[in-house]
Amino acid sequence: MLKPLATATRDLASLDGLWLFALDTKLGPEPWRAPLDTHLEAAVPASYNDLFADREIHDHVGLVWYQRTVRVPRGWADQRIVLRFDAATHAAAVYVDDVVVAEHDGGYTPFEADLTDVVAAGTEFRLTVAVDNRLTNVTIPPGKLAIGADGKEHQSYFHDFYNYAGLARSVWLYSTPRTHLTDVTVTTDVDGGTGLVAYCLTASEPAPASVRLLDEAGITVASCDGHSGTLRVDDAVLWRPGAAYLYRLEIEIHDGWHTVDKYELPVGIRTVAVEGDQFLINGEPFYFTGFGKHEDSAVRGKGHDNAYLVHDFRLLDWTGANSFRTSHYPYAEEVLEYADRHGIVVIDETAAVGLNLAVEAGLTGQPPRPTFSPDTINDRTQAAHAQHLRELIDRDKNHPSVVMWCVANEPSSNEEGAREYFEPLIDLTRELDPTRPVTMTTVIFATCETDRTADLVDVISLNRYYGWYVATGDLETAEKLLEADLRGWMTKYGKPIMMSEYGADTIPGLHSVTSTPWTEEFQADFLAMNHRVFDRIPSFVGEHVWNFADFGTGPAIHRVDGNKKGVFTRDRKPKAAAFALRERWKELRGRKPGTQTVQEPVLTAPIA
Ligand code: GCB
Repeated sequence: MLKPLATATRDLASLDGLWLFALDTKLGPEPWRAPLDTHLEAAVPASYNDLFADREIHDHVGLVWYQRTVRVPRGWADQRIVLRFDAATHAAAVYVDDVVVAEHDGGYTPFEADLTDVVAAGTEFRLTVAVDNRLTNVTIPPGKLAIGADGKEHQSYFHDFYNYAGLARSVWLYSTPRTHLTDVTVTTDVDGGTGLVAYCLTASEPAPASVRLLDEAGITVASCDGHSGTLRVDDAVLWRPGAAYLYRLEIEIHDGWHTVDKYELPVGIRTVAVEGDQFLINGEPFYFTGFGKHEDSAVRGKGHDNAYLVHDFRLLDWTGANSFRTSHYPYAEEVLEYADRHGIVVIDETAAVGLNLAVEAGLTGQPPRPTFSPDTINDRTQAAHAQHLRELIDRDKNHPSVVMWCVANEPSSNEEGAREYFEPLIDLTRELDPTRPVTMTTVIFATCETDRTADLVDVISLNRYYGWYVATGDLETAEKLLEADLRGWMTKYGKPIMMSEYGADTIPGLHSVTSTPWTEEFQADFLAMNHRVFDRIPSFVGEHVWNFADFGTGPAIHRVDGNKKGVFTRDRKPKAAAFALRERWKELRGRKPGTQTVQEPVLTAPIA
């Protein structure tokens, strides 16, 4: 799906700002038919949960309503008019005046409504959105609803981060010409010194098309006519981790002699491959250093915020990180665009977190339920998961920063039914994008002996907490257990292995000379123990600490004011471990490929 852009033929209007807001329980039937009866206003983009200092809103389960008026710009009379939501978490229905114009399931990918026949240029309309935060056994991520003793619906889920909801990303109204580009797919390859940029366009009509590729100085380096083709770039400057270089693909759709639509896309020429037990970018071994992150900050919840975007990337740079994983859902497109421009490598994950009812049993003390069964994770969940994959790849396929798809986080891959559930989804991922490797993070209960899916993926990504959840505080035992675990996977599969999560909860300001769990010293020692082991495993290709920053969680007795495994606090202050990591990743430079200092790129590429 194309990101909306203002170009010579397209206009873009932001609908961000303050919208009327109300809980469903406070409104009468069919609230979209009139101005919302409320005095509340919600910021868009932001999760609504923490905005109002109101427990009822914070804990609300079900629909909430957003509303605003929108004036269609006068000049859009003969244009196609489109309404676009970058995300609505987790499901939405959209009304223009009295008419439903869009419905969407899935909280982290964009959706649109074509309003051309519904609104008129220069007029105003009432835009109302119902957003549903409920998670069930057939949603991604899954959850469980139950009626509590208070007679109300209660939500539980099988992941620890808080179920923030609402309109956490931007909303747009944009115009395109009636005859317009509908999609573009770009894949790149390298042949000696020549960069190959294969493109494929789709348009609303079979109109002629042409493309040209410009370098960062604005010089045309290749051009081509037609809806598909391969551009050859002599002496191509490659997109490299830490040294981004972006060409610009300019696309034109023609009608007779006239150019009717223009669109442009940044293109990074690079290759990604897994060979033997190595992860290769541009044919060179790459070692991931970085974090699992969250889109999370105080007040905004999961609301996208450009100030946090810039600051977080500067902190990645400060620590010497070269990469991160979009745990546990697709992040805002602005994040990937920034990573493209700044040479940060991304593992892009779906929202499939918590397909694991053994974790539910561990969290609640209830007897375990089978994860894969008609009453739990079933065919309908799998169909929703497939749709999440389609929408993720459709949105993010052209980002050079994205080097691998992560199909799920910590599913119960050791349980019966896991292979039947995942094999078709991994096949689908490869079919949708044959150019990028595929992974899935593996929960500690799935050992190299019991896991049923590891042969299906390219990189074995392990989430391991030896010294924290296992052998708590005993780093000597933890070191032995971890090494045995990693060697088992290495011997059995001969594939690249990375640690996609390892971390220890840490209260900033808590200290101990005896390195006790929860102290800053222990977190640094815990990471150092892991690093000693990683350095002894030849097929090890990366380390992503859990987590970049502390983050908000749901109510649970093992979380005090959120998950504290951040190397930075929730407001991005460093704990002692941040300095230790910085030393580690500095020391790795020169020793591990791809860990060179992140270079400050010269930004000549357009910032959309
Ligand atoms: C995990 C999960 C992550 C949790 C983390 C923890 O394995 O993947 O979402 O936050 O453990 O801190 O327990």
